[in-house]
Amino acid sequence: MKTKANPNLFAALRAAFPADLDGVAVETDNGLFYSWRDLDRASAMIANLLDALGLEEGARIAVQVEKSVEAMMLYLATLRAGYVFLPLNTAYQSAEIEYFIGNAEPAVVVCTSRNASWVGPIANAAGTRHVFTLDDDRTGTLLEVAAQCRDRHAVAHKNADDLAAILYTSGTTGRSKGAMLTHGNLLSNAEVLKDYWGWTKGDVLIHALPIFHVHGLFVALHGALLNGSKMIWLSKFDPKRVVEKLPEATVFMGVPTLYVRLLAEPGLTGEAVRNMRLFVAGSAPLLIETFDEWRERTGHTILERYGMSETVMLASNPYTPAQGERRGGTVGFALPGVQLRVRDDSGRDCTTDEIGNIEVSGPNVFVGYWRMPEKTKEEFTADGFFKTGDVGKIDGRGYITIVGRSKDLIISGGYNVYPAEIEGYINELPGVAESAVVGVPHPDFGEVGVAIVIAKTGGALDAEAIVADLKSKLANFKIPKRCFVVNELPRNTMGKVQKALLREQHKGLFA
Ligand code: MCA
Ligand code: AMP
Repeated sequence: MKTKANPNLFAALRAAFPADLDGVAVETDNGLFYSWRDLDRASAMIANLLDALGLEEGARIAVQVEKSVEAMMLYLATLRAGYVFLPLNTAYQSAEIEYFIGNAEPAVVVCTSRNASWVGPIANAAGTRHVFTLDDDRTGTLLEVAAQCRDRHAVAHKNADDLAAILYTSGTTGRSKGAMLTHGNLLSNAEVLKDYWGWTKGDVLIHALPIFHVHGLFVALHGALLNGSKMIWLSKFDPKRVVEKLPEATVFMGVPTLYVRLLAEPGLTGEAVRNMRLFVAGSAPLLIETFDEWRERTGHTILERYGMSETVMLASNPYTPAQGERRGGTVGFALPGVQLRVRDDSGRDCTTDEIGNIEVSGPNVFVGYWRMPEKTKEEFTADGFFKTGDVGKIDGRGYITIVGRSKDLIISGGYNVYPAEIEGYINELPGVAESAVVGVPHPDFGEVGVAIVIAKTGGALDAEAIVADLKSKLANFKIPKRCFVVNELPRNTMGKVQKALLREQHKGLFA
């Protein structure tokens, strides 16, 4: 009798490793080469370390470390051993980390040795039993202990609906929610993309994105691994380095800011991209100017796609001309297996080109928010579609265009910034009566936050002091790029702050 394959995502990634395990799997920007055998052995050793801790089923492994191949191996090891990976942006500061750790109650926390002095106590206070360090120079207690572990490990059996990862996404109101993604969510999406984007033998990916969000951790990494493809691994995005490496690569993925910065490089020429097969953009709207300029400079048409932490990838422009042209300003078609519809506020299906709320269902859609059943229920329709909070339309040929968001969200350089969170911090400052944070266009980050603040009657406020205070509490990308103290905020007849008007007033700030 044929035994059923293990639905553990790692089992599928491992099965895709090339037969020659001594070939190069990863080349780093500091001149290191990792073979497929290295990935296999090191992920086995870290998986054995996790197993030896005697963790409970479904234990969360929270990780806030700099990008490194070892950090990627820790992710693979977590899957391999069957635990739940919880990646955290390296920019998060103590209040943010305290919330995530308190909410997720991870059994293991891995942080940098630089941050251990404050992350460790937060973890201990939340009941975390194991704190390890991991640095980007292949040091730290995690690797010291793993070095003592066996380099063979039988992949844990997991069902497709078992959790593989929790990704925190900020909320428009209240605190961040942990989107629970299963092995089935991640593997089905990776398999669809492998086929849809024509991953092929010999592909080489330039991996230049952070590995604590969907784009770098899932879309890029799973894409390369499931194809047994070599990665050119950049610990940080550096446009010069990317241009230098383009002739050795075939696939690149980036948020729009990465494309804007690459276009500023004189070395980006048709000659530099001669071996490239595919440029993918997403996480934020790609300006049509960037799309056009890229085509002119390189002869390549960027393929724009659309995703979310809760759903992984939802829609993509076509890869082959037979499927259609890649249209700038659109995110293409719903991916195979994804049902995507646009409905008005009353729940009626919109007609062709009519603007409404984007709702989705499919094997890629998450199973809910961690320990928030009520929130989860609110975000799904009665017939099981997830409400994305994005507003868009579908044309007669099926091309989807995102025209805006019903959620009050700023996407800055591919990172999400929720005005409600920033306003909450500003409003707590002494002397502040009220504030509004809005997103305005920015040539580099696409969009950035601007704060408009009102002082309590009779008081005075210093805009610079407000920004300095926020910097001491929040991740740097969330800090408003400008802050204004004004006498009043524009309101509608219901007394609600008119953010559209504020955006309009400040739209030229960074022109
Ligand atoms: C850095 N800064 C930013 C941002 N990044 N400000 C606003 N928005 C940003 N995204 C500011 C810092 O606060 C700092 O300001 C200064 O820039 C320099 O910081 P540094 O870290 O050196 O910046 P950088 O290395 O130039 O980073 C820019 C970046 C980075 C490379 C574009 O933001 C980035 O990697 N973005 C990609 C994010 C991503 O992977 N998103 C995918 C999410 P100061 O000096 O004043 O402190 S996944 C997703 O959305 C979905 C599911 C999807 O569809 O993919
Ligand atoms: P997050 O949940 O943090 O991963 O962010 C997901 C959000 O990013 C989506 O709901 C969209 O608003 C936005 N997004 C992702 N890809 C695109 C894209 N290609 N164009 C416009 N917005 C996008």
